Amino acid sequence: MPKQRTAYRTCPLCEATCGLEIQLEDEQITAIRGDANDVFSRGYVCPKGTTLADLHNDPDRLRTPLVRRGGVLEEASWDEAFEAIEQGLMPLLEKHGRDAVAVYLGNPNVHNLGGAFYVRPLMKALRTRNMFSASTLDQMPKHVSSGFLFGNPDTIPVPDLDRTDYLLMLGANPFESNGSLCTAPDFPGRLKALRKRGGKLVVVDPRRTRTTRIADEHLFIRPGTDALLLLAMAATLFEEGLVSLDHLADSVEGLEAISEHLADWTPERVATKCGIAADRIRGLTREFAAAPSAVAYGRIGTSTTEFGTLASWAVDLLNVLTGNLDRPGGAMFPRSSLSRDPGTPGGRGFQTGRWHSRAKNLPEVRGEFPIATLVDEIETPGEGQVRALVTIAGNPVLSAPEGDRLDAAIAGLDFMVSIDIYCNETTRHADVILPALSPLERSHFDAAFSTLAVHNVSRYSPPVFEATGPDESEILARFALVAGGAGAKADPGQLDEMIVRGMFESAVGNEHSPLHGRDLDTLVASAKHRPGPERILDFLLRTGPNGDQYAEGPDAEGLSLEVLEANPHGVDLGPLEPRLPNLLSTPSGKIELAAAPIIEDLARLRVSLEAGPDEGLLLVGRRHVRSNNSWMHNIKTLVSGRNRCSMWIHPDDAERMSVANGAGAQVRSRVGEIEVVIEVTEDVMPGVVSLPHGWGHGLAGSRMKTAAAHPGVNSNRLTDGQALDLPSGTVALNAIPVSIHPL
Ligand SMILES: Nc1nc2c(c(=O)[nH]1)N[C@H]1C(S)=C(S)[C@@H](COP(=O)(O)OP(=O)(O)OC[C@H]3O[C@@H](n4cnc5c(=O)[nH]c(N)nc54)[C@H](O)[C@@H]3O)O[C@H]1N2
Ligand SMILES: Nc1nc2c(c(=O)[nH]1)N[C@H]1C(S)=C(S)[C@@H](COP(=O)(O)OP(=O)(O)OC[C@H]3O[C@@H](n4cnc5c(=O)[nH]c(N)nc54)[C@H](O)[C@@H]3O)O[C@H]1N2
Ligand code: SF4
Ligand SMILES: [Mo]
Repeated sequence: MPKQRTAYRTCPLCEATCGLEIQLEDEQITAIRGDANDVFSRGYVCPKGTTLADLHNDPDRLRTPLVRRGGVLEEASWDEAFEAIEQGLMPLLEKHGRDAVAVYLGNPNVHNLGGAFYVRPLMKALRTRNMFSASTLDQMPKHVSSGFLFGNPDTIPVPDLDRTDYLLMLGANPFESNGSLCTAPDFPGRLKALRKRGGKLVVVDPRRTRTTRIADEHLFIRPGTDALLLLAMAATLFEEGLVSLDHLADSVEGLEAISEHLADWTPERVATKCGIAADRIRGLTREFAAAPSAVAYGRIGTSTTEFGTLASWAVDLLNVLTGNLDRPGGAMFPRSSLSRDPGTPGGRGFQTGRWHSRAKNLPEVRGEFPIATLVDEIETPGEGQVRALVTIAGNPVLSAPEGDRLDAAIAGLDFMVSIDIYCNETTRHADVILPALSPLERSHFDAAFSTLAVHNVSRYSPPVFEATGPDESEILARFALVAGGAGAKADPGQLDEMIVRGMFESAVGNEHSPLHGRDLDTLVASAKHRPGPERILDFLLRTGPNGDQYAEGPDAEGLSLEVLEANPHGVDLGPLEPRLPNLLSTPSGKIELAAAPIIEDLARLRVSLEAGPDEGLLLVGRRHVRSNNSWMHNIKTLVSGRNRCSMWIHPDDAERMSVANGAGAQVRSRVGEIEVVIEVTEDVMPGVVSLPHGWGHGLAGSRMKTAAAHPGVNSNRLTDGQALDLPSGTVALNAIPVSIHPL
C-alpha cells in the first residue's frame, strides 16, 4: 500500500498568500490544489501555485554550495563555502573599510521567515551603508508617502475590497499579478463580487488588460501622469466643495496649505498631458465623492514612475479628503497578529536623507540607497568604492535599470556572495553561491503580507519535506557571524540565543509590554524547544495583539505557534477595523497632508506640467499570470506555448514606424538598444508600447536550461537609471521614452 498524506501550506510565490493542499504518495507529490478550507483563500489558486512540485524537483535548482575555483563554480561543502567567504570578504573589508561591500536584497526575502528575521542581524554585522533592495524598483514611493502622511513608512492602508462600493484602481493588474500592497487571495473574484453587489470598478491603465475588461470603466492614461490626474481630482474636490473629512476631522493637519497648493491644478490644465478629458476627470471626482464608500488604490504603474511618491501620496489624499480613510469600504490599516500596537497618537515621524550615497549624493531612504545607483558605486573609483557584493534572493542584472552596464560592473567586482536557489544571470558572477531550500522544505508565515491583507488572518505552515540543507535563517546567521568576525566555524545557534534573549529582555523591561516584570530566565527557558525563526515567530505571536501573552494554565487564551499548528487552514481574525488615531506616529499625532518634502516635490511636478505633453513613444511593462519577475521561467509548464516576451504596439504606431506584426524591430532608449518581436494590438493606447520584464535568459555561465531555451530579451537594458522619483529613489520602470525602428 502506498503511504498517502496531505500537507497544507501557504504559497510563498506572490503576495496573494493562497492556501495550498498538497497530496503526497510515498513522499512524492501527486497533486497540488487550492485549499478549499483555507480561512482566507477558500480554494483559490493560480497556475504558479500548482508548480511548487516542479520547482522542488527542478534539477537546475541548487542543492549544494558552489565555490569558484580556477574561475569555475564548483560544488563545495558548507564549511568550505563559509571559509571561502571569510577568506574572500574579510581582508577586503579590513583593507578598504566596511562600505566596500554592498548588499542587494531581492523580492523573495519578504516571502520567507529567514529574510524576515535574519537579514537585519546580517546587515548589523556587515556594517555597510551600501544597502540596496528591490524596494527602489517597486513600492518605496508608497513607504515614503505613508511615512510623511502617517509617520511610519510601514503604515500602509489597503483598499477594503470586500466592502467597498467604489474602487478607483490605477496602474495595477491583479488579474495577472494577483495583487500587490493589497494581499487578497482571489483578487479577481473579489472584484467580480464588488460589481455583483452593485459596486463600481474604474481602472486607469495605458493598456487594456484582463482587469480593465471586467471594469465598469477603463480610462487610458498617458504613462507617468497619474500624479497629475489625482491632484486634479483633489483640486476639484476643493473647488467644488466636495471635501468631507467626516470622522477624520480632528486627525488631519495641513488641509488649508494643501488646498492653496492645489488651487490651480485644474482638470483643464492636466487633461491633455494625461490624455483624459477634463469633463471626465470632474465626473470621476464627483462619483468618487458621492459613493457611499469609495477607495483609490494605486500600484506599480503609479509607483515606478518619475513622480511615484506624489502619485502614491495623492491616492491617499483622495481617500482622506473624502473621509474614506480608516473606515469600512475605504482604505484601511490591517492589523497583523505580529503587530506591535502603539498606545497613543504621535511619534518621531519619518525622515529621509540622514546620509547620502558617495558617487551621486543621493539620499538614503529607509536606510537604503536607490538600486539604480549601485552601478555608480561600483564604477566610481576612490575611497568607499564598492568592491564586493552580496545578493540575497535577487536578480538585479534582469530586474534593475541599465542591465548591460550593471552586468559588466558586477563582473568586475573583487568578490561576490549570493544566496539563491539558482545560478542565474546575476548569481553566475558570484564567488560563492549558498543555496536556499526549496519552499517545500521550509516553514512559512507571511510576516510581511499579513500587514497588508484585506482581512485579518494568521496562518503558519510547517515544512512539507524534511530539509536537505540548512534553513535560510541558519545560512544568514552563519554569514552574520563570519561578517561580525566570529569566523566560519562559529555556531549559528549562538546568534539565535542572542536574538531571542534580547527580545525577551526588552519585553520584560518595557512597561507597555504584557511581559513587563516577568522572570526573564523562565520565559527564555519556556521557548527553548523551538529553534530558529519559529522561536522568534512564537514570541511575536504570543506578545502580539491576539497573543496569549505567555499566560499559563487552563484559562490561557490567545494565539501562539501551537495554536496555529493546530489550525492548518489558518485562524480568522475578522474584517479590518478602524485603527486611527492611535496608529499615527507623526510628530503632530495627526495625518500630515503637507509635509515639506511633498510640497517641495510638487514644484518638480509643476515643472513637468508646464513643459507640456511629450509626443514620443513611451514604454511600459506588463505581467502575465504565468510569470514571477525573472525566476519562474525555468518551470516548463509556465513557459510553454507562445512567446510572451513581445513588444506591444498600437496599429497606428506600427504603421507610422513601419513595423509589422511578428517581425523584429530595434528599440532604442537613452541608455540602450535591444531587438524585440513586434505584436500589433489595440490593447495598448496609441503612443505607448509595452514589453514585460524578467526576460533575457541564457547568459553565459547561468545554469537554467529551460529558461535559456526561452530567453526573451531584458527590457531593463532600456531602463534609464537617471530617471528617478527623487523623494524615494525609485527608478521609472514605466513611461520610458523610446524609439522603434524596423530591422
Ligand atoms: N522593467 C521592469 N523591471 C522590474 C519591474 C517592472 O515592473 N518592470 N518590477 C520590479 C519589481 S516590482 C520587483 S519586486 C523586482 C524584483 O527584482 P529581484 O528581486 O531582483 O528579482 P526576482 O526575479 O524576483 O529574483 C528573485 C531571486 O530570488 C531567488 N529565490 C527565489 N526563492 C528564494 C528563496 O527562498 N531564497 C533565496 N535566497 N532566493 C530565492 C530566485 O532564484 C531569483 O534569483 O523587479 C523589478 N523590475
Ligand atoms: N504573475 C505575476 N504576478 C506577480 C509578479 C509577476 O512578475 N508575475 N510580480 C509580483 C510583484 S514583485 C509585484 S510588485 C506585483 C505588481 O502588481 P501590479 O501592480 O498589479 O503589477 P502589473 O501587473 O505590472 O500592473 C501594472 C499595470 O500598470 C500599468 N501601467 C504602466 N504604466 C502606467 C502609468 O503610468 N499609469 C498607470 N495608471 N498605469 C500604468 C501597466 O500597463 C500594468 O497593467 O505583482 C506581483 N505578482
Ligand atoms: S496567486 Fe500567488 S499565492 Fe496564490 S497560488 Fe498563485 S502564486 Fe501562489
Ligand atoms: Mo515587486
